[in-house]
Amino acid sequence: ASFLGPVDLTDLDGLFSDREKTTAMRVRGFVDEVIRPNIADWYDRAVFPAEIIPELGRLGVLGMHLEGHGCPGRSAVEYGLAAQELEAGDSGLRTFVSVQGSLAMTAIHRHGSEAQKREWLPRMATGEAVGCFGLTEPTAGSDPASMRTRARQEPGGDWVLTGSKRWIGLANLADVAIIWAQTGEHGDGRGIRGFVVPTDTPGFRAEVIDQKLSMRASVQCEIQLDQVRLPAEAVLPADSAIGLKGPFTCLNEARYGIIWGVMGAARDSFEAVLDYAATRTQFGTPLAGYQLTQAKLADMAVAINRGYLLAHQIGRVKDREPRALTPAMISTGKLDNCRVAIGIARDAREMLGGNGITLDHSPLRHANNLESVRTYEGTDEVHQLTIGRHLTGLGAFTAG
Ligand code: TGC
Repeated sequence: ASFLGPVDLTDLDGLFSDREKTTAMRVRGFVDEVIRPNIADWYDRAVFPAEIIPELGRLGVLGMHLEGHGCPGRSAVEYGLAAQELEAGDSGLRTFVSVQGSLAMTAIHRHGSEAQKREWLPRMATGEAVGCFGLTEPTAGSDPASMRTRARQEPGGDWVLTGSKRWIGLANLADVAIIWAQTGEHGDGRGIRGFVVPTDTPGFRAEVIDQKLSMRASVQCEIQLDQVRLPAEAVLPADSAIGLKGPFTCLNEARYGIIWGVMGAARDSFEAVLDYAATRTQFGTPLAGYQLTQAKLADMAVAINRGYLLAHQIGRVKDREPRALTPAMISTGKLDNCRVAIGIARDAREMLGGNGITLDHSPLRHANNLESVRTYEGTDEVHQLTIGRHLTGLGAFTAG
């Protein structure tokens, strides 16, 4: 039997090594034991269970794809498989792991000084320290180059940060924030730099965004930066972090994890409705015995197989030759797998009928979460236009 269960129509199982499958099953065991029994309650009460963070550290999924400084150093495919198991539990859980590992830890690992790496990475890998990643602002979402947060360097070398960030995952729990700010006079993307900001620095404040209808078992915040004074060495020093390519190299990692993650939510939705259809009888026959049900199940399974094949292909390229992994390739996976996953979760809810609208069943929770996943780390339109630019050589992001 396939480790991916009944949805595996194309020997997906055969694409993965024993080590990769063992990693996936270990993460699944954690999700089954710790997440599934509690997720409906957390979602209902809109809480992120911070007590599981050290357990995620012990599971080895924090900064999983990074090597050195206490990080597990696993392959991109293993990381992807872990992401899809976590998101089969809930997108909020995978989001925590992405923000911590793909965004905050990657920023320090790739662009940080040796001292910054030593200070933060080992503790972030165990979950002892939590990180967040502040790029998006109230008026700068798809267009981060238009950010208003400013970093001014004083003659003595200190930096002073002023501005605000919005939709920042786990900022209220974070010990450290990677804040991207404009240092240049021109106010365009070229002057953007990243700063490692301990969240107990005076002037840093994170407020939880309430009343969300999506990602309820996760926390997103608005950050206020009011004259946050930092030493000269708080800046991420690498040349690779000067300009927008600094945050974008981190977003590539998070987008990569999403390509896999959303397939977990789709698979879980499919399994929920496959079980339901076998036992729910209407007009004297189990739903599974009706042609219309089987047509829907078949379409869902075919789409999920395609999504895993796409994730697997991109993951193998990333492991074999990371430089061959182009933004257009990542956009292809993020765009299509998110679209496919949300469609499957919605179809699964529909097949559950009225019973599908409560937290007794996962599909509507997944569909609501996927509204966020489809939007963050680049909307459909951002990814369509990234692919469009790759195909035509013409950037079409602005109307002018
Ligand atoms: P553009 O001129 O295209 O690029 C500027 C510089 O960046 C480089 N670059 C990339 N580098 C690596 N990977 C990529 N994917 C890259 N894309 C661009 C590019 O080569 C250039 O480098 P250089 O050396 O020439 O300076 O910049 P643009 O302003 O035209 O960008 C267009 C666009 C729309 C593609 C880009 O702005 C974009 O991707 N927008 C979407 C932003 C997004 O995904 N935001 C989500 C942020 S997530 C967040 O803040 C919260 S984290 C989640 C949580 O906390 O829960």
